[in-house]
Amino acid sequence: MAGRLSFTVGFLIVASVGLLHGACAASTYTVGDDLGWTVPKNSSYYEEWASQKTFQIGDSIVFNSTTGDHTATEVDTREEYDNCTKMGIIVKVGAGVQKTFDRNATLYYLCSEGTHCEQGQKMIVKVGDGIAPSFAAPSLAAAAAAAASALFFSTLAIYFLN
Ligand SMILES: [Cu+2]
Repeated sequence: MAGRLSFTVGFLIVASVGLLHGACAASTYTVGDDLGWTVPKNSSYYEEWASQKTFQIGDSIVFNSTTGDHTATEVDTREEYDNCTKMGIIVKVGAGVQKTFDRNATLYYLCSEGTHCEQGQKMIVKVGDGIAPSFAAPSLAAAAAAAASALFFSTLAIYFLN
């Protein structure tokens, strides 16, 4: 009985550490990799770069420009993005502007300098499923996490009581 108990508890600990590790493994991506954030030769360069990544909550992107003046401007809608509308939160990019994702969303970034956006310095970033949560969603997720946690500890307690 003791052997089986420690095996079960050990398995549960290994399983939960694995889950925690998966949930906390945040990645940081440099936009455009070695090219950085600049006017690309290929106008679809950044859209392709972003579409090949899988971004999750907790991940970060870093806009990094070593030459020229550039901004990391987040616009609100697809229409503004398509039209290179230069309104939004404008951040001048030097050696690293970081954005960390705190919720699922579809985000539109462009450079507001000159015609850089028209030349392809723009990208669409999908975090998670790309759909922003409603106000109810976070509390549901928290409730589910609390329930899972309660189940885990009550399972442990049952094993210890036996
Ligand atoms: Cu630019």
